[in-house]
Amino acid sequence: TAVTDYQETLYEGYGQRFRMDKLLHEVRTDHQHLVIFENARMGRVMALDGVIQTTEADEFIYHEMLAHVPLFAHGQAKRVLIIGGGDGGILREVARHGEVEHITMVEIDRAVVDMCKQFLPQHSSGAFDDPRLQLVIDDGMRFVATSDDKFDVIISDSTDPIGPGEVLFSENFYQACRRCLNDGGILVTQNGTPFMQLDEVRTTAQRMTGLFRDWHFYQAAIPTYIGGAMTFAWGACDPAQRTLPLATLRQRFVASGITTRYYNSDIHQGAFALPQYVLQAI
Ligand code: AG3
Repeated sequence: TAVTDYQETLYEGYGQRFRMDKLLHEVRTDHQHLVIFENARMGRVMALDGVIQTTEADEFIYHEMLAHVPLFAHGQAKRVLIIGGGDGGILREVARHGEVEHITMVEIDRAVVDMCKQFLPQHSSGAFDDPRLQLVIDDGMRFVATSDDKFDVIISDSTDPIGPGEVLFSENFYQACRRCLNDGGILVTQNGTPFMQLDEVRTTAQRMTGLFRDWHFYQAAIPTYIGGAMTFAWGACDPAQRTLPLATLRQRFVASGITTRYYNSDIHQGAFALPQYVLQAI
């Protein structure tokens, strides 16, 4: 059979293309179009509604940065909420933290969890069986709007603000998350690549002002989220959590015994440095 290409449709006039060495699964779920395929260079690749979500080759950068930065900044998170993240990559990294006692993960699309367990098993690496996990199949917006539970860290691992992910960028969502945070709690969210999606940074900044005493963004470059570094939004009550001394971050990282491939304390601190064009937009 002929080898075909997978062409991402995220941006008009600019994009990335993968050789689809093997199509592993393609389905229209109740919520979105899901495809998982094999690419010799990037490993297994998962896309939703035409947008690359994760690849085996570079997922560690995204998942380590979205999980370890808030968890080490907090230092003693016991209860963690993951919104989205159906592939299990964030869950895997959160589960590495011994101080975490309870993880709630709210994913809207059961098919994403099922298919990623089957075709991207390294993403979760068994973390779906962690006894600390409560997996909820529901709309993340609905969950935070109605939940009485409180969390120390909330991680929004969403798709882009098109389709099912759109509501996870709304002011109502950020506000509901803040209501679900304990004192000293931190919210982090996937916030797009500002070179290509500057409006996302702009609108998130506007929505976070007034909701969080301290808000900012941090960034990391993930090759298959094309167009430069990706930003992660940061909302917290305590401004000191964002400017912790390097020695404190190092001490927490070493004490955790966690081994990483991207994250370290210098990267953590440096990630909050933003280019001028991003600072001017927020
Ligand atoms: N979540 C982030 C996908 C972002 C893609 N968007 C983009 N390139 N602008 C992926 C889920 C990983 N667990």
